[in-house]
Amino acid sequence: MNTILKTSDCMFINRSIAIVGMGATGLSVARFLSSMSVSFKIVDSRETPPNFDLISEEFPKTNLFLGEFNSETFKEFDLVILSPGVPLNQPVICDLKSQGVEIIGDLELFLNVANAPIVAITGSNGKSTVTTMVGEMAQRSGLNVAVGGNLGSPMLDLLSDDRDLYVIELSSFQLELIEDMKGAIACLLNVSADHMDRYDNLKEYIAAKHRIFGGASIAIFNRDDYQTIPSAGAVAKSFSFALDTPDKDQFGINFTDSGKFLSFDRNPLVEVSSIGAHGKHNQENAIAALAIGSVIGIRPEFIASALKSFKGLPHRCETVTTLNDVLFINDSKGTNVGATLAAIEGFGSLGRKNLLLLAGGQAKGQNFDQLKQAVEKFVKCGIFFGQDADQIENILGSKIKVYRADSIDSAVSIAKREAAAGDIVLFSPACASFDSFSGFEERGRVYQQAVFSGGSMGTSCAD
Ligand code: UMA
Ligand code: ADP
Repeated sequence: MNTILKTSDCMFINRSIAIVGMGATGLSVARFLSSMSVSFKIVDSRETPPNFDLISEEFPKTNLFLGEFNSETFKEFDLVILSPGVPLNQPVICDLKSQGVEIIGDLELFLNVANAPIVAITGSNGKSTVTTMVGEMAQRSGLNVAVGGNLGSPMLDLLSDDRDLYVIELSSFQLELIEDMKGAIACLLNVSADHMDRYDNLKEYIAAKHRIFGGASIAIFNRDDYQTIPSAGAVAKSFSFALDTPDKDQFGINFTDSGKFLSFDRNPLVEVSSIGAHGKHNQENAIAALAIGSVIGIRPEFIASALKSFKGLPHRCETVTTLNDVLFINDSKGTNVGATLAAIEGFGSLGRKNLLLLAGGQAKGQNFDQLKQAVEKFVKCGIFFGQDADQIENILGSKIKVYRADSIDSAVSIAKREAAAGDIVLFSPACASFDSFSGFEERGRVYQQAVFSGGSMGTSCAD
């Protein structure tokens, strides 16, 4: 990293700084500060945090405060840099706020230092997909683009003076502390309930998402989802996208004599049938990415070729295999009701209940009511597992036949036994994975292995 400091250099003078959290973000902040010879201390509420060895080796002279947070530890600090996983409503953090201690996240530092245009993308679902699509478009057009944030590399790790563009995925957690997006181009894809174990109510979660528009230069929102519309006067210029016919200055879908096209205004740009990632939700993601790409000036041919070649990210409605004419789908990244609803509606077949839904894990305070209608319409049976399987069964049990499984392996065995030719086994948990796995990737891998190894296909043909 060879950063040109702007406002942030004076931000650190004579400050006593704490980095809170020793995960990926904390490590990136520590490296960022030490690259400028700024000293800091590190606080983590775990006795044995994840990067302990790495941090001790890389920053041997840095003081570490480990174990449950207490006010005494924080007394000496006047600048606290919080990792996104640290909830702001913890008493110690609330006390700091009331004492006027400055609390920021890595996003604040990044926005202060990055010296190339920034595209910032948030939403409940589709963030990683759209961020990747836009990154591919920029790369094809020859830009030196860095892609990261909540997706993959922490944003401070991406900094370099020779960048032409940053494309950053932002979670609601990363947005909670931000007031000014410093002219970034900001996109809010969609809003459905998520992380309800962190927020008191949906309104609070939506408010965190809308922080992406504060100080942005251009807002891009989903006109089909009123919860994404920036409030009046929030941003000087805005564009909307959706899958309907676009009006003037809108992105959408046009029907022409030669087919169905993602379009701006009445100008057809990309044929819908050429989009490499499948499903209606990926058409939505493609039109959002096209809107962003167009706004930042990427030429249509690069937009089209990127959307054509991008086939979707792993663990998102990914095809695993077909066994005895039964299709197995891995949607382990379906960690909330909105994502699972999109998967059920995307794979459901009208007139026939063809889906076996494998769901469960940590419910994060969600309400599964929203799945009822789609489940009744498309799902043949539910196979539920994990910490909050009861909650899912209580809501969906009256609509479909339910099986309970004590592991992913046994859930797959039940699915293999119950599936008939033409069915789809949809692993879309609608829950977080942390009750049993390190994350959605590990959970997805376990599912894939179970499909190939566990249990044999049954002979069920009955609906
Ligand atoms: N910690 C505390 N006290 C707390 C909570 C956490 O000390 O109350 C400590 C933990 O002990 C640990 C560290 O904080 O040492 C972990 O920090 P973190 O939870 O912020 O995680 P990072 O490793 O820094 O990863 C974060 C994002 N994680 C979260 O927001 C929970 C990663 O997104 C992101 O990729 C990474 O920064 C780089 O930007 C992950 C995620 O699950 C993929 N995001 C959520 C989502 O997508 O739904 C929001
Ligand atoms: P995020 O980064 O917001 O979690 P991903 O692109 O990783 O989004 O996709 C997460 C989950 O959401 C996957 O199950 C995927 O199939 C689903 N998904 C992706 N795009 C959308 C969308 N536009 N609407 C609803 N669900 C979506």
